[in-house]
Amino acid sequence: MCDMYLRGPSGVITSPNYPVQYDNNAYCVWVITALNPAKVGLGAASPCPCFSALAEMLCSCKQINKPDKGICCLPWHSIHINMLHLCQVIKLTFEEFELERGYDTLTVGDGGQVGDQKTVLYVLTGTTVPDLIVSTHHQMWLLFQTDSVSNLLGFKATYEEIDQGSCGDPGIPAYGRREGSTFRHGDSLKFDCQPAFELKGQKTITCQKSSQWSAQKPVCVCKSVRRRL
Ligand SMILES: [Ca+2]
Repeated sequence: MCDMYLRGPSGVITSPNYPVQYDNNAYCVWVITALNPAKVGLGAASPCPCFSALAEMLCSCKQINKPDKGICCLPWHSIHINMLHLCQVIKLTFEEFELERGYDTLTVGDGGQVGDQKTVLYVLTGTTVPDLIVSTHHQMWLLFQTDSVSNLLGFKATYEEIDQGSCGDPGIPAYGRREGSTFRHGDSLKFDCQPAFELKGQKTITCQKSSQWSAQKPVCVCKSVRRRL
C-alpha cells in the first residue's frame, strides 16, 4: 500500500486510508513511470532526452548502445530503436490536499531516484490544493512523510502521461475566462474574470522550460460590495 511502482498512462494516488485520516509516522513512496505503448510509433520524431533512460528500462539487449543501428527488445515485439518515440512525461493533478502544515509533507520529484534532493520539484504541506505538477522526465517520484502526532485527511491526486514539452492544462478559474489553449514551453495563457468578480493572482502565466507554469492560475473572487448605511 505504501510503496508503489505505478505505470502510465493514468491512475490515482491517495494517501493511506484516504478518505479517512492518514497514520502517524507514515513513510510512503510512489514512483510513476510513463509507459504508453500506443505512443510507440514508426517513423516518429527524433529521440528526446527521456528516450535513452526509458529504452534502457524496456530493453535488455546490448544493441541498445547503438541507437542508430540497434534493435530494441520490447516485450511485445522487436522494433528498430531509431523509430521509437517515447517522450512522455507525468502530469500530477491534485483533487484534495490536507496535511498538517509544516509537519506532514508530500515531496514531489523529477525522475526515479526517490529522495534525491537534486530532483525535488516541490515539498507540499498545509491545506491549499496545489496546482498541477509536470515532470521533465518519464518518471516522477512522491514521498509522503508524517510525524508522530496529529493527522488530517491526506491527499488525492491523479496522474497522466502527457507529451514532453508541455506544462499541462492548468484549467480555467471558476467565474473566469482564459485566452490561449496550448500548453507547450513558451506558450502563455491570459485570464480575466466575469463581471462582479475580480482576479487575484497573475493575469498571465507562461509555460517554462522546466514544464512548470510561471505562477499558479489565478482565482476569481467576488468584488466586495459596500453597503450604504
Ligand atoms: Ca502530523
